[in-house]
Amino acid sequence: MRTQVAIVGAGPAGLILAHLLHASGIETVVIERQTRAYVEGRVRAGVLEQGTVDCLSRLGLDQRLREEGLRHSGTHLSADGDDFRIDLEQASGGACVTVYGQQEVTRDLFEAAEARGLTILFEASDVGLHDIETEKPFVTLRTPSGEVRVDCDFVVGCDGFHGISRQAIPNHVLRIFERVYSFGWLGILTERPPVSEELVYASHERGFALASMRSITRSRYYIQCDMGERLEDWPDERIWDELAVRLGPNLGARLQRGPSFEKSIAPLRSFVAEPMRYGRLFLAGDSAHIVPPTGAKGLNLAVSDVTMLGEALAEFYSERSAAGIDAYSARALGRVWKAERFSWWFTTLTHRFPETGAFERRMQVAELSYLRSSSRAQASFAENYVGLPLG
Ligand code: RFL
Ligand code: PHB
Repeated sequence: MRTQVAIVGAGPAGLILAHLLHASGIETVVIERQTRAYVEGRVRAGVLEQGTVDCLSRLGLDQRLREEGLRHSGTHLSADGDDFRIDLEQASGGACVTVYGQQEVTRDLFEAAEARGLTILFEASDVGLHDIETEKPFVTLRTPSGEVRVDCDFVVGCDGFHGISRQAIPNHVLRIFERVYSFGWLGILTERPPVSEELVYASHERGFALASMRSITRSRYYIQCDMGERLEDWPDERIWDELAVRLGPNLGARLQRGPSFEKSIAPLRSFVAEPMRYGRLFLAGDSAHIVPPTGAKGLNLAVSDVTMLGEALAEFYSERSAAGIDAYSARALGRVWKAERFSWWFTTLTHRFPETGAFERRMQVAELSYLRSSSRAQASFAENYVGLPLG
């Protein structure tokens, strides 16, 4: 088959790019390794920046988001059980965030893709990228109904951190910047109302905890754990007890405990691959960069990448100008590095690092105290948390 842009991966980056290009009259074929049910079932991010909401709204993909998304004008930080609120809306000059799960975003994207007749090839294996240095690249793959070759003008690698696209860039071209943390996040979902109306990021000497939510009846909690730990080490009661300690006496007493129906451990990593383009191949989203989830930036960065790439490809087809696609990598990386910095800083501020001692803990507590008392520090936090401009 032939298309204009072949997109590898039907996560948020790939699906939103397909919708963006469709809106500009550009044909795409999306190639996904998993089934639709598998992709829709993955529990991941929960917080959307205003820019992400605006992007979905411009694409006409925000009907359920407007009805069910929870608009949060503030967030809470807690230091050893003592919590304070940052008024994001006031400190950022008017912006808010929206709590709406990645699972819901993905469902909306798939439903609209079907209604708009976008082509998605599921259960693709042996995906191979060919001739990406030329103007006639193509992708080969195997689906349950046979082998397929997709000829195209461009290939976009939206296939996440473990995908194949990044590996198609020669080693002498690709530079990797990476920091792997020695701890992870143990996350649970439970059908109980959240402990607080807004999110609480808790820094405790026993480790980090986060109280989040998916709706007013469904909570999402995380606690920092060692990567060597197994899920069997964490029966629900142990998680609730640990959350109660780390969130502090006030919130701890209000925790509504219930059975968890999703429990998983995610590693934490900061990672950037440069450049985000090689020949006719572009990278977008997790295939090019990973942030620790502390700033809730992963999904939002995927959206800003594809917004920039969508503009560049639309310019290429409508004006026959390569200026946008030539500038894409540098433009996207400018924003990526700022989100990397914020996520790394917020992680460093709130987590217990086994290799550090009492002095570093006092530094964290002092910085949290500064954040609590300084409107300027809060403005900087809020500006980053609600999402920096595209640039
Ligand atoms: P995705 O969502 O990983 O989608 C990539 C898609 O590519 C497919 N794929 C392939 N398809 C064809 N051929 C291949 N060879 C392929 N290899 C892979 C995959 O099946 C998948 O469908 O990347 P994308 O679109 O860039 O979106 C990025 C976001 O999903 C990601 O940044 C966030 O979910 C990160 N993240 C979190 N972000 C937050 O902001 N808050 C969170 O709480 C949060 N939790 C998480 C997360 C990521 C996790 N991962 C990647 C394991 C928890 C986890 C467990
Ligand atoms: C979530 O609800 O999954 C969530 C919220 C905020 C974060 C990370 C994850 O920073």
